[in-house]
Amino acid sequence: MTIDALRHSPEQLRARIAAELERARNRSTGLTDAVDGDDLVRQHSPLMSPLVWDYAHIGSQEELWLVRDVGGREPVRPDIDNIYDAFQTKRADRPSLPMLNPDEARVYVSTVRDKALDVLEHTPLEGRRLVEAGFAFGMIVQHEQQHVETMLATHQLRQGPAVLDAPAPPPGAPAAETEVYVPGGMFLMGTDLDPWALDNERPAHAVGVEPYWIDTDPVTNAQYAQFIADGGYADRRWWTPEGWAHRSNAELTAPQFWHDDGTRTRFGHVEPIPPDEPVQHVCWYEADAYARWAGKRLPTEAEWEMAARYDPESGRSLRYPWGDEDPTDEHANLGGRYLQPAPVGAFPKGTSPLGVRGLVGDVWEWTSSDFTPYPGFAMFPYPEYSEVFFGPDYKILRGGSWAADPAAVRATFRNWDYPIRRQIFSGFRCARDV
Ligand code: AVJ
Ligand code: FE
Repeated sequence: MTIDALRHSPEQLRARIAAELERARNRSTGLTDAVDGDDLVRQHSPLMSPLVWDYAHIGSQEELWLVRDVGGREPVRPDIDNIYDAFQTKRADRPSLPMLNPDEARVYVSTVRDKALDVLEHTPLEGRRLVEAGFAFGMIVQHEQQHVETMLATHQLRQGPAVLDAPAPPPGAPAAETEVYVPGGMFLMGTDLDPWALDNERPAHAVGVEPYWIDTDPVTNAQYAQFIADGGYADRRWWTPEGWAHRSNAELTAPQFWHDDGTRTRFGHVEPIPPDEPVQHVCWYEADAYARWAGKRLPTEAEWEMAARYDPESGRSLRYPWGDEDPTDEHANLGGRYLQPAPVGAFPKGTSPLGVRGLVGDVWEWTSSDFTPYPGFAMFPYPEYSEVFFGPDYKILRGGSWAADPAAVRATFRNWDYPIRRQIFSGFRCARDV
């Protein structure tokens, strides 16, 4: 949601927001109800919070922004603010916090939700930037959906019998050409128009891009397996010094969750690695090394966005590769409906005007770019969303994974993480100079 929000009547906008809040809650509740209380409070990896922490943190952010700030209502649980402040306790240390237990967390998030819906009903969605076009509600919807994706990463790291299941994704189709030529030039990067776009996606600004080639599809498991078979992990030539050091210390030999016998573990199921699916669970260093082995490089963030949005016919930048309409099930693999990437070419309707496929959904795509503010960036509404992370420590990922929700992905959306991280649903595509 989206530009359309501006054309809605206040009643339609409120109904849309309520539906988005409910959709997010169905997903987060589904992921917590899937396991027992012991699994909810346990730490499945030092990289992740206990699932019940994410769940109550979702409620806490909703209380802070919607109940207290937008609604001006009395705090629900001021005593637990510190516990659910992500900046006060690192993920690794969260199990020792005096967290709400699962039953208390469920009561808390639903109490907050009832109040947030009451605030939604009684607040004019205009007159104050925070609520204009429902922004604060959209921010909270996106926040919950982002934590749903984080909780899916926790589920993937969890040991024990499988508890999540999904249908198989639709079949793929090979691309006529494996690379697309982009003539470069000026294009409009970022957005001023998307009412729910976050601060780091703003403002829209013209960027000049040199001509380049970009892969039609993300790198697949079969392609990545060739890099492994060719000794890519043992050949220092393909790695930066930092990448080689990390590869050595972490003893990387394959994407996370792969086994030597051609199988992988996915949400507790051991299964053959599908050859035509985009590779996932690779870190930036692995993506960068693969690209060098292939005689290519990772795209810059601007190259990725131009490939995803630029319409050479109109000269405009679209909201999504397929146009300005919100994603449907036919455009992209989003929202966790298959619990895995789809084979490349499975969503022909998602192709960009330049002919690049699979840009939105399936896997987050690493780019070569650091997370830096756009020219004219203005923090809004709080510095801990983006501003405190700007700098060379984080690499940008684009496009959203199969786990990302349509509400939390756009062609302008920017994600970031450390270059060593790979428990996220991360893959990549390659580019090269002309
Ligand atoms: C934008 C995915 C990097 O999960 O750290 C969640 C989103 N910010 N709660 C993250 C976020 C605050 C953020 N990422
Ligand atoms: Fe958060």
